Amino acid sequence: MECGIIGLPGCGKTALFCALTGTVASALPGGGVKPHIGVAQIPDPRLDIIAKYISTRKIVPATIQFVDLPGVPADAGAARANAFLSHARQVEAICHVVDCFSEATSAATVDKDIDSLQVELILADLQVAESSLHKTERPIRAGDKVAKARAALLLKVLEPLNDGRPIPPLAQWSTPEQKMLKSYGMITAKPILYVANVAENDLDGSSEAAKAVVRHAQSRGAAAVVICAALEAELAELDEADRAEMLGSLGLTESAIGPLARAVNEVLGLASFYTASDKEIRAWTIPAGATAPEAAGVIHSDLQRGFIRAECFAVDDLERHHDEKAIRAAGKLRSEGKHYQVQDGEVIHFLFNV
Ligand SMILES: Nc1nc2c(ncn2[C@@H]2O[C@H](COP(=O)(O)OP(=O)(O)OP(=O)(O)O)[C@@H](O)[C@H]2O)c(=O)[nH]1
Ligand SMILES: [Mg+2]
Repeated sequence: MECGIIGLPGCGKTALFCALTGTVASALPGGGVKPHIGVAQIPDPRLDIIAKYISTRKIVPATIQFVDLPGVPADAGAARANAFLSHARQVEAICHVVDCFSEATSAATVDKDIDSLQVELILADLQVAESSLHKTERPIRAGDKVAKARAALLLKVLEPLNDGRPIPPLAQWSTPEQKMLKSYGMITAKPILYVANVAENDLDGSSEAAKAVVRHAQSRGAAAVVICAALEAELAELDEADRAEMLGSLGLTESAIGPLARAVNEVLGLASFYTASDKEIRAWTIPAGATAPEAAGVIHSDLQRGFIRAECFAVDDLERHHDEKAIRAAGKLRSEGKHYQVQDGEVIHFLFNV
């Protein structure tokens, strides 16, 4: 799973990337055209709850890969714009960062900033759709059914694009359509999360600019989070004790990275389950609705191949009953078979035989 960070030049993409991945900004080559790629650990309060009741040697959080895509200045050449677009086509989800921290930002500048980037992406999708449609003509004349299905989809996609609107989100298309949209790398169909990058004195996002970002997201049926990327990047460089102290002095209990990472997971349609033993407690990421054998396969293909059953309980039940024996006694330890759909927030022990 890869999430691309996009936004106008100087909106704070690299600051956000550093905050997410714990990279020190000065270690990155700045202003370049090459994307930065890094892995963010998803802070997860459920891991702490599990560790409270099951003693272990190691805690392993789930991760998301982020790509910091360099902004394209208005006067940049076509080569740079194309390089940006080809990267944006490859990611699975998009974080669109909007500058709400500069002195001059207002609801009006936010609308203009979001629109200007969105127009670029719509034009890019429009171009792909038109040229791809053109390429289906000859095979359709030869009776190619796949080409016909592709053309039908492309015509549907061209409707909003020609109107200057993004493609409806992937979730609204049929499974074969989703596959085709992904294969074309349609950017505006990708799940999107808006990030209002606010100033240090607007951490709760009460400025007009931040509110405008949230409004825009809602109008597209998308999610938005408020974050001060520069502050989070500073926090990410501190050790745990110093971080807690700095958060405290700001009147905060948690870094905004946790909520942001969890929002990305949700936008991607992902859920988490956990494995817990005295060796390690670990968070795993699965598509929401995955079956027990599919979840087992995320850990190891052998577990999926030789799946017998899954013993599961909810993290909430662990918090209520404190140990597995009490959970079992309360009838909350379930034994599930191969058709079981794993629920978000379960601790699972897989029984298998290969
Ligand atoms: N005050 C404040 N400054 C910020 C914040 N986020 C970024 N900045 C500053 O804005 C400038 C640009 O930030 P970057 O993270 O480099 O922006 P970028 O989007 O990566 O820029 P390009 O890669 O050139 O497109 C830097 O000087 C940051 O310190 C923020 O939340 N608050
Ligand atoms: Mg940058």
